[in-house]
Amino acid sequence: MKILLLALTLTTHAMATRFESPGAVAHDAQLSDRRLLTSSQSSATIETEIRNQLRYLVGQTFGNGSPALEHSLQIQLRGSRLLANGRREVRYAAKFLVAWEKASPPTQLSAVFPSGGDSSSLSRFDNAYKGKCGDPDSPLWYGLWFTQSGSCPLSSPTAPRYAVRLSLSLSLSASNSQGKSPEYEKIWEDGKLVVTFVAGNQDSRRGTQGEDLVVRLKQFLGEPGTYQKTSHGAYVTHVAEYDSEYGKVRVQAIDVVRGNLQQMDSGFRSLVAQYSKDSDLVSYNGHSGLGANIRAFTAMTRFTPGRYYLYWINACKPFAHLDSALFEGARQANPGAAASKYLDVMSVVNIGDFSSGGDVYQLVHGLLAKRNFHGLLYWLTSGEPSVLGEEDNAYPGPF
Ligand SMILES: [Ca+2]
Ligand SMILES: [Ca+2]
Repeated sequence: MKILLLALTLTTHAMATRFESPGAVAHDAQLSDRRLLTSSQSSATIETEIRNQLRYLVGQTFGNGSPALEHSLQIQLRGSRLLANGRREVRYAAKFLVAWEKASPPTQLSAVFPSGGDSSSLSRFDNAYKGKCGDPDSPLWYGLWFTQSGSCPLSSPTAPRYAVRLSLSLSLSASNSQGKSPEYEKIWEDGKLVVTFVAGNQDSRRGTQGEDLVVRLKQFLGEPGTYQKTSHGAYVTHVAEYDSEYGKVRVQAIDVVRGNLQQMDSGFRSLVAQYSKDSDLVSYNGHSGLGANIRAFTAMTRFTPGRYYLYWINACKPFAHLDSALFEGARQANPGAAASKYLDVMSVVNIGDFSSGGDVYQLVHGLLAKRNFHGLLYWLTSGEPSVLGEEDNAYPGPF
């Protein structure tokens, strides 16, 4: 058989960021010397297929941890050979970050995946096991958390049809860090704290979170000097400025009242772009939409060169869904600097409670008190809130 050697390829969009969480620990998950059957010769397509396959880990870690496949996956393609059936067997190694609750850190994960990552392999697997191994209302990759149940053929120790069982080795990641703070010197260099808050889905919350935030903040900041509420049909904006004893605070909140982020018009996208690029803290609360809502949100954000940003995403497993758009945005705004220099991203490892919006109120409190990340994250939500990118933070030293 013909041997085709592919050039050693490392994914370029993988982000090397560190991690801190009061309730979770980062692990490096490794797959060494694996094989993938594919019809493609494109390294980009092969990487996508490997990611598609590994994404089935999301459902199998449900409630305990999350793999960061969308932003930390690094793949080494080590060669391939053409098979008699015209397909290709690709050899690869993979590494990615898995955040896991501190109480039960694993050293190995045994999980079941479709035998390939192309659309026909995924369809065959889904058609064979949909309804038997997960919530019938969720995609199988997201809802595959019943593999330990006897009624699910995938619970068999040997891999059944169209499936492969892989053992991932997990080791404590060198990327864990602690004791860091947001870059408060940068946040306050303009004399004010600017907060953008997008409340994403009407059906995910009690009340209007943006409006509630403005009202709650009066309790310790006093009456806002200015406050404007504007209805735009599918969304309502609340912009308030407080001149308090703690400093100036500007809140730019958007309550989506119909649909979700992917369905918003260009006016909404422009508003998020404008609000986010002038902010210190940018937050999203709402459904993940199996990642689609998170990606829609991160794609709308914009960065000002030299400005430091703190992001907070509270949803179902946003750590698993977080793509590289924010990190890319920070890098493009600041050529030559690591993404983490001007950006720290906080998100929930497991399932956040985003129904009340009380987390953003707590964040404003914490930022005014200049709490460190442990102190900030501790008060936000259940589901193991975490931060990426804080390892290089200088505060209380100069930026
Ligand atoms: Ca500021
Ligand atoms: Ca940083």
